[in-house]
Amino acid sequence: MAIAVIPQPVSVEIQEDDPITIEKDWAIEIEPASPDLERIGRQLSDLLRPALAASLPVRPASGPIEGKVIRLELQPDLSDAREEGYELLIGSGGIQIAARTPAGVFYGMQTLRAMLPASVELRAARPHQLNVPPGRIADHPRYAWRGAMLDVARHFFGPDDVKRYIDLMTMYKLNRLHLHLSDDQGWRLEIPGWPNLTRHGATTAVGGGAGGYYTQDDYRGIVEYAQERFVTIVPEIDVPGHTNAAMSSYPELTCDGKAPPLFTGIEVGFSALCDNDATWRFVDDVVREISAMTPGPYFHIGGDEVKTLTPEQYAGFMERAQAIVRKHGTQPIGWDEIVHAQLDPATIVQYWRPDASIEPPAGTKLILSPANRVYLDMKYDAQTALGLNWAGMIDVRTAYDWDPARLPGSVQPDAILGVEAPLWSETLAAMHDIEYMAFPRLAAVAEVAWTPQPSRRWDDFRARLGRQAPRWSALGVNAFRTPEIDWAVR
Ligand code: TNX
Repeated sequence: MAIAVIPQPVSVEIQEDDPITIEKDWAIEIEPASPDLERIGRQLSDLLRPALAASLPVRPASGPIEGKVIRLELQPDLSDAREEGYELLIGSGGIQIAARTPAGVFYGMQTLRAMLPASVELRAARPHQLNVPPGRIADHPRYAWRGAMLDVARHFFGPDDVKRYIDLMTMYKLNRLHLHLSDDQGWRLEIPGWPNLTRHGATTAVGGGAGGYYTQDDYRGIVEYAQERFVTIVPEIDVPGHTNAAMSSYPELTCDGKAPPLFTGIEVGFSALCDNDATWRFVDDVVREISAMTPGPYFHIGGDEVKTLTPEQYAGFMERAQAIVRKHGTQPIGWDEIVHAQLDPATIVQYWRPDASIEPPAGTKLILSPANRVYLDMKYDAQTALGLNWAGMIDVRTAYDWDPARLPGSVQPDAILGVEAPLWSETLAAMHDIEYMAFPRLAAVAEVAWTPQPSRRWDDFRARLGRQAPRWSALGVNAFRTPEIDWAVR
């Protein structure tokens, strides 16, 4: 029984014989009895419940591990684990997941999950044997930033869709969800003091649909759900461009004082906030309110595709926006055009234009989102009905077969924080569209971000990916069954 874990762990020693069977008389033990481990224990118990037709109890450990137990354990000095690493031991004496941090334990649990039969994912009670091969896995991520981005502005996706996306991300050990919360077509988050942003600016979408927005409670709920799964929410308010919905809601944000109509097309680059007092009050309020609801240390200020400002106006705007983000205690992120402004030393640059030769100042950290590799809104091939193709077609191999440390250009390997896969939603109106574009490619990007380069081989990944199909079926994921892969039927 070869295992098919994605992302491929750093070290895998598995015995092919005598599987261990998890049964309903097992228990989940936590050491120490912390709220984080207790929550992870409950998540594991929930995962196993339909297959076992029983809820394994979660209880503090007492003494050495002894049979019929899955132990989740923090070991601050665990030798070969790094920050988010873990060690998973499976034997006749029980199962142990040890890590330095709760996040590591969570990832160890995801690996155990991937080693169980795909039917464990079925949510309706359907008792069956939970076999897992004995062995030892030691693992840790290549990059700290393993991200996905959802564009909830071009089309709106409600809290339940976002939570489902978080669930699917965490199966593959992704840990950052960047939410593109505003664009020309819609403003998607309630901001106290600026009610028209949502009363008016949220009322449509690309193609003229109904739009929608998150109340502050919705947003807090998403943040909390993410936090419980070790995902950091990265909010983006795109300025100065991509702001038609805001300007349509508040004419004082424009230079001629006239509110433009709402926009439902897909052209980019035509809108820009006016550099005036109202705009700076607006930016300050928005950054302050969102930062106060967001425990993560990041605030994305966009900065992409501004076609109506001079280079000096653009640079001046982004410099002032960065300073506002710093004032409210978070770290700015900008799309790669932001390198044309004087960068704050804390600002992170998100590289996206495949042919841009950006030269960030020494010490600047980068998130890599090359559009020709990881833009999940690009079509797979010419037959793909959804999506765009300005950065080319991206089949699974293209998304998988590249080394972040060897991007063309002058990116220094130690400047790379990690990799993020954006999913723009001009052509995607429902969750099944999101799933179709994200899967299988999001799993490929997750392995790019996690697994050391020498352990990544397309043929091997291809075989493991084929075995995800029954898992996605069990979860009802509308994955694209690309002909590049031999999909397992069961
Ligand atoms: C470029 S990527 C954009 C988005 C579009 C996307 C479509 C980036 C920073 N800007 O506004 O939605 O292409 O692929």
